Amino acid sequence: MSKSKGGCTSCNDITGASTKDLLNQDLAKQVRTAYDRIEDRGVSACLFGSGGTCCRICNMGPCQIIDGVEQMIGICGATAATVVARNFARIVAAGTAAHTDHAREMVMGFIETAKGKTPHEIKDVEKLHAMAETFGIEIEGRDKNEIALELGEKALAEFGQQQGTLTMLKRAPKKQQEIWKAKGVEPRGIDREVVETMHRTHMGVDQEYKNIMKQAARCSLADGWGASMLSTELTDIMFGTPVPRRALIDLGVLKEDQVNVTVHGHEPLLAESLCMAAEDPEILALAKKVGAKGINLAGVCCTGNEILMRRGIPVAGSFIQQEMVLATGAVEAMVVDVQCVMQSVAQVVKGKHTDIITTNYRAKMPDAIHMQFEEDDPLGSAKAILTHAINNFKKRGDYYIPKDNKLDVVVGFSHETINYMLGGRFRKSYRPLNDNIINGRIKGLGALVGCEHYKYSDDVHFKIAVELLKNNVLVLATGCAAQALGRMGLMRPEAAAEYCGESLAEVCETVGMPPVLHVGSCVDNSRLLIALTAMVKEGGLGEDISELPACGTAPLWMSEKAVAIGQYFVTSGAHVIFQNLPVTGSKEMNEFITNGMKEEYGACWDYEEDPIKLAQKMIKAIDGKREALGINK
Ligand code: XCC
Ligand code: SF4
Repeated sequence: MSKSKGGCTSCNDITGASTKDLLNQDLAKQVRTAYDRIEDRGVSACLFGSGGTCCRICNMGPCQIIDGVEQMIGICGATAATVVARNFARIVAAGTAAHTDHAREMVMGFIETAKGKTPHEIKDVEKLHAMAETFGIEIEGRDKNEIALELGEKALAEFGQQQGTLTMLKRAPKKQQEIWKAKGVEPRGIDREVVETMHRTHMGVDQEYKNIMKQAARCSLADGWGASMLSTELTDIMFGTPVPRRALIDLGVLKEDQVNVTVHGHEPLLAESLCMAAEDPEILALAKKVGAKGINLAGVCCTGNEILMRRGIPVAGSFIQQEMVLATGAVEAMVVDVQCVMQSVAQVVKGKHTDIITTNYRAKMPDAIHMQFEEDDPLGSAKAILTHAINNFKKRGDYYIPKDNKLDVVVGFSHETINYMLGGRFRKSYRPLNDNIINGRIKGLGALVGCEHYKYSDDVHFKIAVELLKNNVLVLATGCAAQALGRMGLMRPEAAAEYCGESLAEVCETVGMPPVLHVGSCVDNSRLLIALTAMVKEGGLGEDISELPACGTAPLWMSEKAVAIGQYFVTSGAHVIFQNLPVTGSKEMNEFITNGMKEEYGACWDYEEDPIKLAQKMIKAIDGKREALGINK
């Protein structure tokens, strides 16, 4: 895209109205965004990298491998299958590590909360008790903080555990557990699986692609049923399990007359503290003093999802909008912690009054300000950050807020909520959902998760979702995919009548829910594991996840975390389709991922570039499951 050629509209990949509107303003034309950088690079992506056959794990290389060409194997003799499997496993390990480090922070914050050392409290006692039961913790006659402390310590031990198996694996359907046991992929400890994956993919260790993929499976389970699930559950206990609420999404949520502070990253400990501090009378008085009517907190990426789900705080933008949020010139500070923060954000704000504030010692950035988030004084840190932002308010120069671009959404569909809404208030069971699937009113479930990026058009999620809804597939969404769907209007209850097939529309209208359910952030994909398990346990739809009429996709995956998520879904029996995967450079690996894994775990990966065809593949997979269950009338 070249803005000199008349603004962003020359890039036909942008369909988002707010982004288009903003990039066509004079003040945004000086800003260089990822759209520009893609255009300016002038070189296409490396074919070896795209196919997974570039190996640079030792200094005899880097070696580019061509499958089937003898002179083009690695200097060490590594074949295409080995190199592709190693690279794939390393992606899974990196994604798992990201979720793990996030989860560890949450568990540590949880322990401090149980000790009464944070401004937070144990909110969801019912969930606390359920988790205590899973971990074999006595609840009778004990104070909630005492139970929470024991739970926190046991959860923390799961990270460093060296032997045995992770506790929450036993929440999975029996048959799934048996498969994992038989295949030898039960994770022993969360950190151990990441370390072992890195070791086994070091030069000259594991050189049998199926064996490497077995470890990739084990590592991913340590993410889904370990790190991510711990994070979701303990965060819910501490900050409240999401319930349905109305909120707003898109750039238009920024406010002219308030101090705009956007929270970008992943760990809700900081964001929750900022939410509390933003209501503090002292902070509000400071804001008034500089002429602002208040503090407008708005989320970006998954931190945005966390506070949107639990507090109804608006989301200003998703991953691909992080630069746009700043290009408005209306943001006093963007507070970031870890993951998915583009280094370019610090450049976008050059010449503007906006500060990028890094807050985690793990993640610093040139040209940003660092204000460490002190875990033993979260409120103090949050107030210091907000005070800094308030002081910027008067310096705000030219700005443009695409005011008309904000969409109503109904969010907050934790698996408990889905249970409650589709299962009936008193029964608290998934039976009515299962019944609706069995009688065909709902064809099945489609999970639309993961990131966004700039290589494809930004309406890919929308196109897939609409195709699914038309065919009566209920859509569950997380991550930036959820935000994209919200922005396009699919999280309004009224969207059911506009986009769904007749029978799905009827179900949504009866319940009063939107046809796309926002389930949360990326760690909250673990909610989907629990929901799928609950459906299996309810009966009528087979004995394990692989029999359910459900299919997942993270079409615009960008982050390594998305591959870890996809891998744990496949290893848990759910069919997963991406737009592409870096495995095409090896015939054997390609075959194994898209077919062979099915024999091992009951599900496999697939990929498809075209969004409509991708959706149709999902529908076909769901129909296949219905056929096998004998319910495809
Ligand atoms: Fe990052 Fe989580 Fe992907 Fe969005 S969806 S781009 S991982 S923020 Ni999680
Ligand atoms: Fe090349 Fe083998 Fe070293 Fe990889 S491990 S860079 S294939 S020599």
